[in-house]
Formats: sequence, structure tokens, C-alpha cells
Amino acid sequence: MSLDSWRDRSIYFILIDRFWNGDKTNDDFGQGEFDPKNDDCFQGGDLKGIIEKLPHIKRLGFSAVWITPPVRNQWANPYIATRGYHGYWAQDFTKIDPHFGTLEEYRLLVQEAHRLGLKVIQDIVVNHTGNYFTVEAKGYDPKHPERNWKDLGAGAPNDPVFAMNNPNFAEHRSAAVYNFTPNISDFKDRKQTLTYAMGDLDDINLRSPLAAARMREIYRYWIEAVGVDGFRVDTVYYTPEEFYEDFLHKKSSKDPGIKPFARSKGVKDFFSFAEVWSYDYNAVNRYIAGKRKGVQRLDSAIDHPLNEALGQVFYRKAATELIRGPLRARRVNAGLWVNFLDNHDVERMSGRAAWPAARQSLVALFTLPGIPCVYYGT
Ligand SMILES: [Ca+2]
Ligand SMILES: [Ca+2]
Ligand SMILES: [Ca+2]
Repeated sequence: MSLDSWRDRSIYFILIDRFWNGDKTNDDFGQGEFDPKNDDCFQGGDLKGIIEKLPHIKRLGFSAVWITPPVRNQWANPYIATRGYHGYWAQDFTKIDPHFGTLEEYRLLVQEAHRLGLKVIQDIVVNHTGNYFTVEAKGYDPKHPERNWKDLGAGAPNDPVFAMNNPNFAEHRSAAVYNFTPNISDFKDRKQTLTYAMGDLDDINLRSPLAAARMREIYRYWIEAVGVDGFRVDTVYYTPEEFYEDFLHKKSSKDPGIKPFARSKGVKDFFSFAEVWSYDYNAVNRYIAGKRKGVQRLDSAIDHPLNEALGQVFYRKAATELIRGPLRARRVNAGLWVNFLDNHDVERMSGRAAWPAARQSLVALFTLPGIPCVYYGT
């Protein structure tokens, strides 16, 4: 399978809720989740808004859009004021969040994008759901997580597998589709970053065959249902590297991985890239290729170390030399790495740079090896 066509593409990245409001009737579901005066809340952006703006994105010169997860979110996290407007707190991995629109609108978005020659990348999460339970760290015993498990009164995900989130039930405990662990307290402890909860988001046990099979099923569904062309995978640093071998490449007529499934639907160049938030290329490269020959994992990653170097050089006057390290350290699929200056997880470049510096950094973004990705608004 050749991914060559992706090397020459450029990506426009959209946070659905914050881009364009195409339908004012789906803004507010009366749960205190919508407030245009409070940027912790939903702001009204939706899929219909993106459809309206596709010709604009095309005119800007982009050839792909990446959208944040469109799935039904947990609207209110019991622990924090921020609402689930961003898509990364799944309540139902297989439904469109009503704030964003309908399945029919998502299909139309992909159809319209394809008509304009734009690919569509869906942001996906496999590491966690929203926050429905917590496991208290004090006195935590991995053999008896049920003793420290607390229901947060927010229900459970709507999913045949990921609803099994209470280890006080023997069936849920033996299914083990969650890790039932406290929050990460030591980010240098690899066992914790892999299997403990990040920001109390309920950590999925991707080593459970049941959870892994469900993830394949969930994400095959989006290819089948709307015809997306690629996945950007969220929080990959917190997931086991080997998960991606079967998730993406498993050969099976009944339960295929994402890529063979996409191929069977006529998509020969389905693209997958990771968010591995690490400044250590060894950590990132492990997700892209395995140690053994022929082992395939993700195709590439968004380049955090390069992002850091570009910020230092263009906004803080560091030596240009600094960019050399990141570019040399990309061992696998160098031309497929996704380069960026800002996104929803870091400060906007407009807040860090004067216009001439911003413009220079954009020139670098569009000329360095890799796929340029521009955040909406920038
Ligand atoms: Ca709306
Ligand atoms: Ca939790
Ligand atoms: Ca994890």
C-alpha cells in the first residue's frame, strides 16, 4: 500500500465546536453545557458549518482536513468546569454528538470534501473514555481495585463493551476492559503512563482482547458509515505500542484491522498518524515501526520535537541549527511526519510571535520535509 499521495498533501485542522456554526438549532441541549460567554463551554460549531466552509479551505490551498472526534461526548465531567466540547471524552464512540449534527451531515461532509479533492481525517481516541469512575490512590491494591473504585454518578459509556466499568461486578472484573487504576502521579513511571488514568479519564485496557476487538469494530464502523480517509490517534503515548499491530493491520475476514478493512472498501492509502507527546524520538519511533522486521504499527506522528524547535528558532531567536536534530531523528517514514506550529493543546502562535516571525515560521512549515498541518484560525 502506497502512502505517497499523502507526502504532498497539506492538512487543515479543525476543532469542530470552535470553527463555524452552520446550524443554530443544535447549539444548546439545556444541560448548562452551552455558553458563548464562557470558553469552557460548547460554542456552537458543527459539521454543517464545516461543509459550508470546505470551498474556503480548498481555496486556501489545503488538500486534507483533520477534524476533532465527532463522537458523542460526556458533556460534563464531574471533576472540572470544562465541558466535553472537544470530542476527547467519549460517551458513545459510535454516535455523532448532537451538538455537531447528524450521521447524514457527516456523510455529506466527506462526500463534499472528496468532490473538492480533500481527504478527511478523523481524530480518534483508544486510550480512554470520559470520566465515569475514579480509583482512589490511597491504599490502592492492584489485586483489589474494586475496594478503591468510586462511582462519580455520571452513568457509564453507552457501549456494549465499555459499559463494563464497575469492578464490583464479577463480569466486569473478568472482562477487564478497563485498567481500574488511580491517576498517574509519576509521569516517569512507564507502568503508570501506560495503565493509569490521565486526568482521571477512565483508562482502557487495550491488552484485553475484548477491548481491542471492540476498538477495531468501532473504528471500522466510521470507515464503513462515512468513508473517512485516515485517523489521527489521540494520547498514543499512554497506550501499548503493540496494540497498533492488530488494530491497524490484522488480517482476518471476520475481524480485520483498519487498513485491510479500508482496502476492502476501496481505500488503498488509508493514513494513520499518532499524537505521541514526547520529545524523545525513540519513544515516538516505537509506535511507528516495531523492532522486529516487518512489524507495522502507525504510519507516522505529529512532530512535537520539531514543533518545539521551530518555536525556539522563530519566536525565541534560537539558532536555526536547532532544527537539524529533529529532522535527523525521524527514522521511519520521514516524509509522512505531520509538522505543525500550533494546535489545540499548545498556545496559538499568534500569542507567541509577531507577524513577521509567524510568517517566517509558516514558510518553514511549508518547505520542511513532512506534511504541513495548519490549525484553523492561524
Ligand atoms: Ca451549531
Ligand atoms: Ca476516572
Ligand atoms: Ca492508557
